[in-house]
Amino acid sequence: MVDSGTIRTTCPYCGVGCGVLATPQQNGHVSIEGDPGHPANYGRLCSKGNALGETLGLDGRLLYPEVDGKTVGWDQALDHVAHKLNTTIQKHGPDSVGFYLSGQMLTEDYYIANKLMKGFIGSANVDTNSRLCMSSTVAGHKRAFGADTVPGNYEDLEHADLVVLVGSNMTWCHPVLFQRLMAAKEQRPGLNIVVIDPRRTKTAELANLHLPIKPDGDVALFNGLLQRIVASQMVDTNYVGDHTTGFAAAVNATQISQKELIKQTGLSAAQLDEFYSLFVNTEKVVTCFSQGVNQSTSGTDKVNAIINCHLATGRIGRKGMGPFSLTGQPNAMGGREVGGLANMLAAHMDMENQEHRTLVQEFWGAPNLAPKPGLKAVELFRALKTGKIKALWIMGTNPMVSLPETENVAKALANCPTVIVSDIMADTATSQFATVKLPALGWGEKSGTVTNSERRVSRQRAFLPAPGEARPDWWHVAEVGKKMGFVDAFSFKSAAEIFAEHAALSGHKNDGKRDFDIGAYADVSEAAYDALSPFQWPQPKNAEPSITRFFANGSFYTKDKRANFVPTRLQSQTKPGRGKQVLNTGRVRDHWHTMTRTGKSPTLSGHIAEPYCEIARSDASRLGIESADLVLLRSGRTEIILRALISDKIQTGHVFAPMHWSSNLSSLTSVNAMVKADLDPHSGQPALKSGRVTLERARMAIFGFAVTRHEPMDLPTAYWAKAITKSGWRIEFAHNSARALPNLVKAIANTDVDTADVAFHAPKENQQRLAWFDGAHLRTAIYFGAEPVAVSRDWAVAQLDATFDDPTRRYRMVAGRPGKDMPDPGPIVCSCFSVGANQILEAADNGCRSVAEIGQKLSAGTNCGSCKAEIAELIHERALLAAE
Ligand SMILES: Nc1nc2c(c(=O)[nH]1)N[C@H]1C(S)=C(S)[C@@H](COP(=O)(O)OP(=O)(O)OC[C@H]3O[C@@H](n4cnc5c(=O)[nH]c(N)nc54)[C@H](O)[C@@H]3O)O[C@H]1N2
Ligand SMILES: Nc1nc2c(c(=O)[nH]1)N[C@H]1C(S)=C(S)[C@@H](COP(=O)(O)OP(=O)(O)OC[C@H]3O[C@@H](n4cnc5c(=O)[nH]c(N)nc54)[C@H](O)[C@@H]3O)O[C@H]1N2
Ligand code: SF4
Ligand SMILES: [Mo]
Repeated sequence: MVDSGTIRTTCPYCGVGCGVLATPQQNGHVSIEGDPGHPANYGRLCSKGNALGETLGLDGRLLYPEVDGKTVGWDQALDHVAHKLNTTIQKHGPDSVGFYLSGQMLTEDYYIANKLMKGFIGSANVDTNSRLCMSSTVAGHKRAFGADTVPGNYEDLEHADLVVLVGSNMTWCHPVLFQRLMAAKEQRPGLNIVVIDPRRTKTAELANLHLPIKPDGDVALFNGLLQRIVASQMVDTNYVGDHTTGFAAAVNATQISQKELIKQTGLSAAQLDEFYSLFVNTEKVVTCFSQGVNQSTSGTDKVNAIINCHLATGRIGRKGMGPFSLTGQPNAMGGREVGGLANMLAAHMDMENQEHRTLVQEFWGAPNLAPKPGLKAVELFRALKTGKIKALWIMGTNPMVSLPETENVAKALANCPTVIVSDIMADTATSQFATVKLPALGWGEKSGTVTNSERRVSRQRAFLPAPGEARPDWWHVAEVGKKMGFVDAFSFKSAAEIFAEHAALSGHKNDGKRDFDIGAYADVSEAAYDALSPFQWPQPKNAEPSITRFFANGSFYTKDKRANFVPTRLQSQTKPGRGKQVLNTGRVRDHWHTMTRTGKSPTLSGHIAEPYCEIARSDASRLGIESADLVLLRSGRTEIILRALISDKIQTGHVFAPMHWSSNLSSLTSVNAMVKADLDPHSGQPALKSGRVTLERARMAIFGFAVTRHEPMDLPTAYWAKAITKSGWRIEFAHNSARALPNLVKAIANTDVDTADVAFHAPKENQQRLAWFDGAHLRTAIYFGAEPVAVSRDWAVAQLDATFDDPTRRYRMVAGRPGKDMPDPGPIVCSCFSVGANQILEAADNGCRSVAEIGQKLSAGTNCGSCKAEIAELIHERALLAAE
């Protein structure tokens, strides 16, 4: 039982799909806890889940519909959209319009958008950001299994004796599942974890074996493994004989010499042997994979190379065994279920299968079923640029930041006469191009279902009132559908009605022929939908829920019911080119994608407060780049500036930069300006992890840091990045001329340099430190100089909450560091308890030798546990120092 007033819902971030208990408080805050009854997380949450309450404020929200920059009523906005779509279709045909959707939409939103486009408008130009995320997995699953089926469960990771993580930084990206894995490992230390990743990530730190593979060496690695399985006579001949086809051909096609293997993977013979022996000699193996696999020109082949090894050993669909795709977004799986991608129909049915087409057409009463697959994300934007697509509806995604070749995305959007954006935020990098903005309900306000990585469907429930005129995404689509003339097909009154139709379609004429079947919910009532407990599919009508895994006994969804071995050939890996570095991109622990939500949370913004570029020590010294310098990354004519983070965890010749930052919180930092849209030939997924850049130290005349109570807008400097803090903002900046200073001070402090209450000036070093106070409280402090300024950032941020009743204390502000009475916590490591690195190091100096001991002393790492790897690293570094 949960308290009355507490609502059971599901976290809106990653594909782990944790259950959340949300309790709105009298003071308007919402308290958030993990749901102990949810089978994905059993009460755990990670740092992002824990901080959900901080992201619910209405600041920056889009609350009213807008057409051509003017606020209008819903009727007018919907009429406008329906009219634009209809006239565009009349003039230029159905393929002149497109929808670009998101794995963060609820299943009901997704179902109805797909229905409108594919069934009624008559085009399949409906694609989604899942194209950037999971489409190689979808293509790989379909090639091998005949359907996009995830065979296993989370539990399998706990039952396995070997978990292989390929291209997955699970500690940061699927934290709660990683915690389940680590808890299992604590109980059974024999459980081995292998991480395959070019970088030594936090996940790699906690693994038994890390293979720092060459970018895109994965196909070679798993082809080599298949050879080894054969050579060691570990092929499950019964399984292969009874349930698969193409084994011999695949084995033949995947031949690779040891020399080539070493060259392609960049790994030593000993490293290869260690991994291969582990895999071959351990029966219970789960191989998890994520974006290091999918986001590549060989993404689909990587998926199949992995699946081949599991099929060959018959290690699939049994407890503790199987290939396991870690889905990224909260409802990427739901999107796949409704057929959200341009080459899928609905309910896991195929565009090109006549039987499926007839079935869907009849079920929908569709006048105009799309005759052929539509354009995939990158192609869709190319068609926008060439003018083939004349109206685009973007919902729940921010392509100006997340698609590659940002410059072309901008040109494409600017070239499109009608750009409709449904979003929760008023100003995103994408919505600046919108001709129509439609306000959507956000997490906590909207209601529907999501499916997580293990096929578990859970409810997101509303616990907040709808703000302003915001309406659910499904309602936006249904109303437009009706106004376009499709009244009967889109007259839904609730999310429950849509879910019931979706469930009915999945069960319609299914009889076990298709994997996705939730026919049991075809007649779900409003009350039953409200009370729906998390369930795993399949759940056919009139059948006991029994199957929780697929394929242990074959029964694949191919014509002959056998799985296909797919010959995966090596692609020639292109060298970066003279003077160029490989640009690897990905995620940080506490931010979510383009930061429109996590950027609102002071707690989450404290972990990594600035965009950065990780550079190998060798490259940094070759290029004369020092720690805290700014670096210029260049690709063609485009440049971005990022903070240098010099590290031993990245290979020479590579750099890594997070994907999160964009124009809302920083200057020229969007990494996708550097990434070319090279696509996987099977899935159309872009290779987002292999940009090519040149690198040099950015020469700046001034560097600075500031804390201030009010959000500064329009900073007049070449480089800036701002992050919200508990009581204000922190800003990093730099510029190529000191002449910008007066304007900069005005932009940050809202006043002139000479009005500062305390000031320190060292003309020789070109250093100035200024502070302004309102009574006993700090209003603004600005530090700048000719070099990156050595100010204790987290201490300065904390001073916005300090009381300066003694005037002498005010001078500490310009000193830029704390006195002995005000210890400096250092950069935040544990977001839940705000514990900084300096506190952890001090505790390590005072005898704490393990993560558990630090936890006992400081509580750090004892709540969500997302920071355990970082704590372990700090203790480790301290121990090494002590030993020197
Ligand atoms: N904190 C946080 N968590 C998230 C998200 C978020 O924004 N923030 N987003 C969610 C979403 S939508 C997704 S898709 C997932 C992504 O989850 P992950 O895929 O785990 O995360 P990434 O950081 O994108 O990439 C994973 C790793 O792939 C490695 N890699 C790069 N190239 C190669 C290669 O050629 N081979 C191999 N083997 N590895 C390579 C990178 O070094 C990186 O460490 O995270 C989800 N969870
Ligand atoms: N270089 C590089 N690029 C990448 C990646 C990478 O690893 N490297 N990863 C790729 C991957 S895997 C992914 S999944 C994408 C993610 O990229 P995006 O999908 O572009 O990122 P988000 O910030 O999640 O965008 C969600 C948008 O929807 C809005 N929103 C939030 N809730 C709602 C709602 O309920 N309704 C509506 N209508 N809108 C809402 C948010 O304000 C935001 O504008 O990025 C991809 N791009
Ligand atoms: S692991 Fe974290 S981000 Fe992912 S669903 Fe759970 S709480 Fe949310
Ligand atoms: Mo994703």
